[in-house]
Amino acid sequence: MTTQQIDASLVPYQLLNEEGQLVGPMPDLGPSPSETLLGFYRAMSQARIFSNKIIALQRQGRATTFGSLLGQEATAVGLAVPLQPQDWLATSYREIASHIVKGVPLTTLIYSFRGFTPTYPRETHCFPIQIVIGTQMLHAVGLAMGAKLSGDPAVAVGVCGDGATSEGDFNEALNFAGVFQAPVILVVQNNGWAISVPRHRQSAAPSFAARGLGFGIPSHLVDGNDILAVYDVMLQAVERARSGAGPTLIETLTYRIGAHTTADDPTRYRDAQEVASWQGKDPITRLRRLLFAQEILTEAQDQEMQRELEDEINQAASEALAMPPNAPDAFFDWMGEGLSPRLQAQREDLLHYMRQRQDGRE
Ligand SMILES: Cc1ncc(C[n+]2csc(CCOP(=O)(O)OP(=O)(O)O)c2C)c(N)n1
Ligand SMILES: [Mg+2]
Repeated sequence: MTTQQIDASLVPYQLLNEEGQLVGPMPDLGPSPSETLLGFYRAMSQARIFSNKIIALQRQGRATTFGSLLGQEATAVGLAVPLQPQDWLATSYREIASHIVKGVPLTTLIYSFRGFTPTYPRETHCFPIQIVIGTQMLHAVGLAMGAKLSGDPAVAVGVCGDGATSEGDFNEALNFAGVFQAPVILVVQNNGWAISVPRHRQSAAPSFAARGLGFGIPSHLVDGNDILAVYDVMLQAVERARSGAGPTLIETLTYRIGAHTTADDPTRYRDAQEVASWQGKDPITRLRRLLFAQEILTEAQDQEMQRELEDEINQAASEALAMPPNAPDAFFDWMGEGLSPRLQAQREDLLHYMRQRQDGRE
C-alpha cells in the first residue's frame, strides 16, 4: 500500500493483526528481513523490561516518577527505526524506546531517571524527554526548518500524546510545518488517555489524523500496536520529508496499559474491561506470533533473548546507580552552544542560591 492510499479515515492502517497474521504486504525490511523483524522484537522487549525496571527502582526510592511504556512499544520503536543518524528526534516521556533505537545509552537514560541532568550524546540528535506537554512539536518543526534552510539532508520528528493536541503549541507546529513545508514528521501517540482525561474530551474530530488535513498536511491513522504498519508509514513519511515533499502527520492508535506515571492510580477513573480488551492487542505478543509462525524465533531462543535483555538492563542500572550526581547547575551545559546573557544570569542566580543554602546549613 502506498502513502497515497493510506488516509486519515477511521480505519487504522494495519499490516499485522491482533492474532499476529499478516493482513497486507510486508514492508521494505532491508537486505535481511528476518534480522530486521528480530530487531523490532528485541527493541520492543527491551523497552518493556526497561519500563518495569525503572518502576521497580522508583518503588525502592532509587528513581524519580516514571511514565509506564507498557503497551506502547510498537509505536516508539517503529517510528525510530527509519531514522538516520543525522535526523532529529524530539519526544515526550512515553518514547524512551525511540531514544534507545536512536543510540542513547541505557546507563544515560537510567541516570536521568535518578533525577540528574540527562547527558545525551550529541551525535544521537535526540533531545531528552519533554515533560512540558506539546512544546517538542515546535522544537521538531524548528529543527526541520533549520535543516531545510541550511541545506542539510536531515529530517525531524516530533512525538506527542493525544492530550497534547489540545495545546496551542501543537496547532502552531502543524500550521507552521504546513505553510513552510518543513521536512518534519509529527506523530500523535494516541493512547486513549491524558492522565484521567479520556480521548473524547480532547477533540470532536473523528481522529487526530483528520485534523492534519485542515492544516494542509497529508495525514495517516495507523494501528499503533502494529509495528509493521507504524514502520511502513513512517518509512514513507521520512522519504517524503527528505525528498523535499514536506510534512506528514501520523496518528498511532494505541493504549496506555499501565498507570499514567508511578504517581497515578488509574483504577480510580477507568474501566478494567477497557484495559483487558487492549491487553488482547498487545504489540509484542503480536510480533512474537508472527516470528514463531515464520520460524524466525523459537521458544528457547526467545527465553534466551529475554534473559540477555534483563542482564543488560540490570548491568546498566548498576552502573547508573553507582555514578556520582552531576552538579545541579549542570543542565545549563546541555542547553545549547554557549549561554545567552539571560541564561548565564539564571545560572549565577542558581549558584548563588545554592551557596546561601550551604552557608545556612553550616
Ligand atoms: C504544559 C503542561 N500542562 C500540564 C502538564 C501536566 N501533565 C503531565 S502529563 C499530562 C497528560 C498528557 O497526556 P497525553 O498528551 O495524552 O500524553 P500521555 O501521558 O498519555 O502519553 C499532563 C496534563 C504538563 N506536564 N505540561
Ligand atoms: Mg495520552
